[in-house]
Amino acid sequence: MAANVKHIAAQIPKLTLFSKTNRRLFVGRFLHGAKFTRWKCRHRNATMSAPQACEESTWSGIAGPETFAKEEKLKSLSEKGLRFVGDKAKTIGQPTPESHPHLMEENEITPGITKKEYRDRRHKLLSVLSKTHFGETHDKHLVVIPSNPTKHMTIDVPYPFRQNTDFLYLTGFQEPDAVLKPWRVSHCLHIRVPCSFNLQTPKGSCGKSYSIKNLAPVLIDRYAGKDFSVWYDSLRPTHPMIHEEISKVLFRSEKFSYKNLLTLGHNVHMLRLIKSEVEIKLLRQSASLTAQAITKVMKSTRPGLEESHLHTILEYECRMGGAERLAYPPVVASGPMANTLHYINNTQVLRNGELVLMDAGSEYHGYASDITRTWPVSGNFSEPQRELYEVVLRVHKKSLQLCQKTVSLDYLHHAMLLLLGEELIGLNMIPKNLTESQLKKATAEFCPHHVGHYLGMDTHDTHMVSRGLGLHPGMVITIEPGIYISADNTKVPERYRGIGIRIEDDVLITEKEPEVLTAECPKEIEDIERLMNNTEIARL
Ligand SMILES: [Mn+2]
Repeated sequence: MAANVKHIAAQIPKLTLFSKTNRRLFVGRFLHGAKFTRWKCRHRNATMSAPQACEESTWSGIAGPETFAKEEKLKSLSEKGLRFVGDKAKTIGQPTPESHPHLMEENEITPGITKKEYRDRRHKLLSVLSKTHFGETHDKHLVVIPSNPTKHMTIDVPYPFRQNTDFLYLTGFQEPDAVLKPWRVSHCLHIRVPCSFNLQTPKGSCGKSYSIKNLAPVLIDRYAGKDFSVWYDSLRPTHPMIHEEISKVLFRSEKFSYKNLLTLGHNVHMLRLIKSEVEIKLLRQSASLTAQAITKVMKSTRPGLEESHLHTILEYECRMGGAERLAYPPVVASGPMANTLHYINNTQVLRNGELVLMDAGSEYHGYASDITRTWPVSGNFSEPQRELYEVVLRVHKKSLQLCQKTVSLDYLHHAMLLLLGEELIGLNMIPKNLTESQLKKATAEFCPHHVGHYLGMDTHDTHMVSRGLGLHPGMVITIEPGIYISADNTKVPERYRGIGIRIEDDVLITEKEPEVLTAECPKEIEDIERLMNNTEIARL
């Protein structure tokens, strides 16, 4: 066994064998000139109690013969110049470059995003807040941003944890029950103890970390007087217990005045609205992953499957491609189910002759995608389906061309309704000679939702930002026109009844032409039919 470890150690640059017992062998890498100390450990989880002397070092317990079977993996990582896999994730609570070298580069707090970017975001927020008094600089601020709590579906069964997006945007910290208090140049994080971080945060994710138990005294200490602005979203608290603590300590303090309480959310959303280069890269990857997944779902579609099977194939493909989760419960709506917006039961059987509408997106390293495609269960569009699909596709493509800087989402919606209205007049579904507002109203009965929304870390991103704002390079939006005709709508020709179609792409606004991030997902009729009828492509 020892020989095996020596062999592994030899594969990995700068790896030092530093201690062993009969049952466990420890392998570590020498960093920052720190000295390894010899020590023993009986349990796998004993890594949690690593002595301080080892903190600066990357180290890991290698346990049992099953670990040696991973030699090949270690070898391939070492060939990439990466460090090693180990138990570090258990001590830090979320992936780090040391524990997950296959995901992260050095200096990253979350995959793709460096500690500098997180620090810059916090500095930017503070500088925005200091200038919100009508241009006058004001530098007495107390900013409080809680994480999400853990939520339970039933006793002892937690829902998978998903961090509060604003908190995640500013810290990269993935644990529940924490509070960020950015304050002048220093930023500190209060986290629960005991927690899997054991008072360690990803290095550089913030200035200092304290036990959440110290929140109250520090709040009182920092809130020096009535001229302080307190930035805290008290009307929609994200964490009930932390909210109670803040209410008890701060709002009941004699020094506190409600007139100084200001809403923070909009300011963070304005920062999140314009994506940085690395955020755009992650959004491109998320979009591409979902585009490929939906293409595979199309290929796998056949009559007799259930909607939930398509959901399952999509989720499998997204997660195998590296997504942590789906960004939202997908809509898989066959036939007339497509006319129920946000239908997520996904329990119907796919029938020959029907269309199926899928609205789905992955969440990839914190960034969402959001695609809708509609295709025939049989692989071939019927004539009425083809007519309506071509209408939606034409309106979709014309709307994409309008995605230029300075126009707003609301303007794009207005333009989409007029374009769709003209098409519906052509199909004799609405009368001619309507005024512009009558035309929009009549069209909205067939497309009752907005043409799009902002996209980013959340699917409906930065919801506190108006859709009336002019678009700017670095914003990402969706374009998703649709037509929905209920089965009992006797005002339209019978052949169109019961059909629901939506086509949605994700679009990056640039200085010039918009970039369609989801372009690789087929949407032309002939591409969809060719893909679905290609017998050389094995179906599931
Ligand atoms: Mn959408």
